[in-house]
Amino acid sequence: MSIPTDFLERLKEIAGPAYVITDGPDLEPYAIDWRKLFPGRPACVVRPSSSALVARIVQACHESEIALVPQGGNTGLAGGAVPDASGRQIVLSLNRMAAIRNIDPVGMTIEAEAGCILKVAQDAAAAAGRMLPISLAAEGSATIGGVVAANAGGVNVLRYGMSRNLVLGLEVVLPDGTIANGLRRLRKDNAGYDWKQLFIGSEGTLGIVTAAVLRLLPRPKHSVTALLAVADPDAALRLLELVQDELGDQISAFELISQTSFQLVAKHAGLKPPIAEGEWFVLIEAASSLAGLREAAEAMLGTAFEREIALDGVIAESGAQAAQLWALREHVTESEAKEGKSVKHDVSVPLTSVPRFLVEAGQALASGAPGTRVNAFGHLGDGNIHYNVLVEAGHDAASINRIVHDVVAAHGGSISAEHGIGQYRVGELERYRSGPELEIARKIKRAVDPQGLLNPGKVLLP
Ligand code: 2HG
Ligand code: ZN
Repeated sequence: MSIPTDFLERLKEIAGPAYVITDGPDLEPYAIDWRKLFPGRPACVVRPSSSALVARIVQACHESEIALVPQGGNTGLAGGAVPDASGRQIVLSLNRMAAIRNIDPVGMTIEAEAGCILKVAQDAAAAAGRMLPISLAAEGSATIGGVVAANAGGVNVLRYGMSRNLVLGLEVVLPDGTIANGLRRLRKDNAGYDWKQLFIGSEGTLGIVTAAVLRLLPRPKHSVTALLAVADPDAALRLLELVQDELGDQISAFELISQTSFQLVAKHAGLKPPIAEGEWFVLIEAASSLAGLREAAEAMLGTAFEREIALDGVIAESGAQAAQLWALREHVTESEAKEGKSVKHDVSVPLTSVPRFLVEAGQALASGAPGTRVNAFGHLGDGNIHYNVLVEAGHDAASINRIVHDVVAAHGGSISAEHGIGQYRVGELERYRSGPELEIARKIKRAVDPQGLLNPGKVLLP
C-alpha cells in the first residue's frame, strides 16, 4: 500500500509544493546513506522551513498514521537517518532550517536551528571569540539537529564530553505534533526531570530536534599538535598517562591510529606521516589560554623518548603543519571507503582493556574470519576504537560483528561508543544489552511515541 495522494497534497499545502519531493533524482540523496549501505525508498521528502511547519507535518502524520524519518546532514554511519524500502515512510529533512538565532559570547551560548551545519556554527562561535568544541570529520555536512539527536562524539570528547554535555536547551517536536520548547540558556536548571536528555541520542525515535542551545567555551590562545610513533597500544596507554601527568586537562584529543590506517591514507589520499614508520601512532592535541604549553609539550616528548615510550615524534611548527597532521587522521574513513567493503565496529571498552581487546579481537578474527584485514583507529583517550574489518566477497558481516562484539562484551564494553545504533546495530543491541535495560527503553518509546511513527526500526526493535 502506498501513501494516499491526498496526504501528499496536504504536505504540499503545509510545506509548499516546491518542498515536497516525490520522485526523480532529487529524491536520491535523501533515500540512502553516504556509504550506500542502507538503501531506502521514501514515499516523499518534505523540507519545512520552520518549527511551526515541522509541527504541522508531524501532526498530519500522526492523524494519518504515517511514519516519518527525521534527517539532518545524512552523515551517520548506522543508517539511522534513512527510510526503509517500504515506500511508506516519509523523510523529514531539516536542511532548510539552518539559522543561527543567537550567539552570546559572555553567557557563552549559541542557539541554532537543526539544519545548521556544524562547521558553520563552529565558525560563528570563533568569529565571536568563542569555541564550539564538537569536532568530527563530517563537520562540513553534519547538522546541529543530527549531532544532538545522535549525541555525536568526535575527537574532543576527552576534554569536553559528548554532545550531550554541551546541550543547554532543546526544542523538540513530539510525535503528536506538539512543540516542547526548552530553549533555555541556563547553566543551572534543576527544575524537575531533565527531559531533553531523553531526546539527545534518541536518533529521532522519540521526537524531532528543531533547535538547540549549546554551550560555548573560551577560545584557547595556544595549541599544540603532536604525532608520535609507538610500538604498540600498551605503549600508547603509557603515553596517555604521561601526557595526562604533564599536560593535565589541557589535552583535548588523544587519537590512536594503526599503521594500516596510515597505509590506506597514503594509498587513497596521497598523505604520509612525517615520522618514521611504526606499527601504531598517536595524534595528540592540547590547548590552553595560558603561555608555556609548547614548552610543556616539548618536555613531555623528551620524557617519552627517554622512557622509550615513543619511538619517533614531531610537534607541529605552525597551524598549517598541525592541519597536515590532522588531515592524516581525518582521511582515514574516506580512504577506508575507497579501499573497498568494510564492516565497521564503533566500540568502547574500559581504557586499560584496549590493548587486550585489540589482541583478542585480532586473534578471534584470524581464526573465525580468515582473510580479513583490520583497520583500527579512534579515540583512545575515551576507550573508543573504530575496529573496522576490511572484507572480501564471501565474508559474512553478521558473523564478523558477532566475533568482535563478543570480545567487546567480555571486556564489559559497548557495541556503540559514538555512532549510535540506527538500523545497523539494532539486532546487536538486543543481544548485548540486558533485558531490564531494553525494557526501560521500550517503555520510554511506548510512552512518548505510542503509535511508533517516529523513525521505526531504528535503535529498538518493536
Ligand atoms: C572518526 O572517528 C569517525 O573518524 C568515523 O567516527 C569512524 O569511519 C569510522 O569508522
Ligand atoms: Zn570516531
